[in-house]
Amino acid sequence: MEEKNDKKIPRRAMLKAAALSATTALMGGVKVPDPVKTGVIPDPTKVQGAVPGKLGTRSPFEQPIKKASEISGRTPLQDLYGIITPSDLHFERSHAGVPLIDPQKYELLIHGMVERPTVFTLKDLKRFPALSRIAFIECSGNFRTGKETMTPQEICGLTSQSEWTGVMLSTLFREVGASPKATWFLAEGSDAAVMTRSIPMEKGWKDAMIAYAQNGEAIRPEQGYPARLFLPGWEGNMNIKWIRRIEVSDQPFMTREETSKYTETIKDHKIRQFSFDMDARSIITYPSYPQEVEKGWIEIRGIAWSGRGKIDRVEISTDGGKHWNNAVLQEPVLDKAHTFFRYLWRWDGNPAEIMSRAVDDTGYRQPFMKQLIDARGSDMGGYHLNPVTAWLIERDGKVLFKPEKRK
Ligand SMILES: Nc1nc2c(c(=O)[nH]1)N[C@H]1C(S)=C(S)[C@@H](COP(=O)(O)O)O[C@H]1N2
Ligand SMILES: [Mo]
Repeated sequence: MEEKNDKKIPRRAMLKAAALSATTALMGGVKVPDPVKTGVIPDPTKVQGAVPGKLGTRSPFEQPIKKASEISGRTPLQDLYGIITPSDLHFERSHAGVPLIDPQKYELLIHGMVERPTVFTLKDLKRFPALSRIAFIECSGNFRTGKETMTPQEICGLTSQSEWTGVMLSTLFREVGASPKATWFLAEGSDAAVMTRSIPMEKGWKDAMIAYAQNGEAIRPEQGYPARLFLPGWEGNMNIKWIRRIEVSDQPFMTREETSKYTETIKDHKIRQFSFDMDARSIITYPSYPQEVEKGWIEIRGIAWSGRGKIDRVEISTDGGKHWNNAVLQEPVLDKAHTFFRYLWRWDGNPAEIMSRAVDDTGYRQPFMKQLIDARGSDMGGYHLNPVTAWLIERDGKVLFKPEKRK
């Protein structure tokens, strides 16, 4: 700026720039002229920077958003790097909105086939050993197709990954003296949907968690504040948010969410019930729609995950599925977790079709849509669909989704 020797100037310069436009952005918690809207970007070595604020902020040049509808918000997978979903971009699916819960009044009741029915406050829960685990949550309805102009967010943005911290459910089961004869437990939420699901005790003893923290802070309201059930690798809807009650039993409760909902039509007009695990899946997030690429070296990037274990490998094809090569997996490859992959490819400028296929450590390989239809019939429902996703690269470098046909 002009008056660079005057110590008071930087502030004046900022005010002057601010006067140019009413549009502002937040930086370091301070309002500054929005450089994106005003086009005014002062030489950063000539003006005092923003002072520290109470909360950090994104660069105004980066504005990833959840794609929200009345019932859900989707993670912008194409805007992310690595494997952790920033908490404010975690996908969200709530059947009756996000309730406001007073942590002081929060209670979790565990009763039924237990020796000591107990009510735990949030403080009680936090006194038990605290464990942390990085893993994904994915909605079983995480599949959309239809048009070429769809982003990874629109196709499968109902999966996100956090570091979850809480108490193991096995610890609480021991505390209340859960009966060894018990085989199922009911988990109930305290939202207006009072969402309930039956879960095998085996999962409860194995790796279920009552999570009260997410990515280093208290769990977000959208994710179940102050506490949710977390079932690594299992379909999203069983991960009951705002959990208030667990009833231990020797049979499933046959709730609405496991009878009329969250069941899948399969072949011969049969219905599949209690499909817990999320099968292995992957998606290339770069290049993807609406990005554009140039001829030459391109690092194909994406994420792969499996609810049954670790990702063993991700196979990449750049010729529409004729040949496959293994991508490089970014360490650490975690159990039941989004895994970042990359694959170096030289694009010759001709139209191409690129796709990824995940294989997990149980040997399961991500299917093509055709294989899903062959196995389940064309009347299959909309849950647990994890087909290989292909992107078409046009001669001009534009990238389009290749929509899978459901029939
Ligand atoms: N109490 C309660 N728990 C709930 C839900 C709900 O509506 N109410 N939605 C479920 C569904 S369908 C999914 S996919 C996951 C979504 O978790 P998230 O919103 O933290 O991403 O929460 C599940 N737990
Ligand atoms: Mo869901």
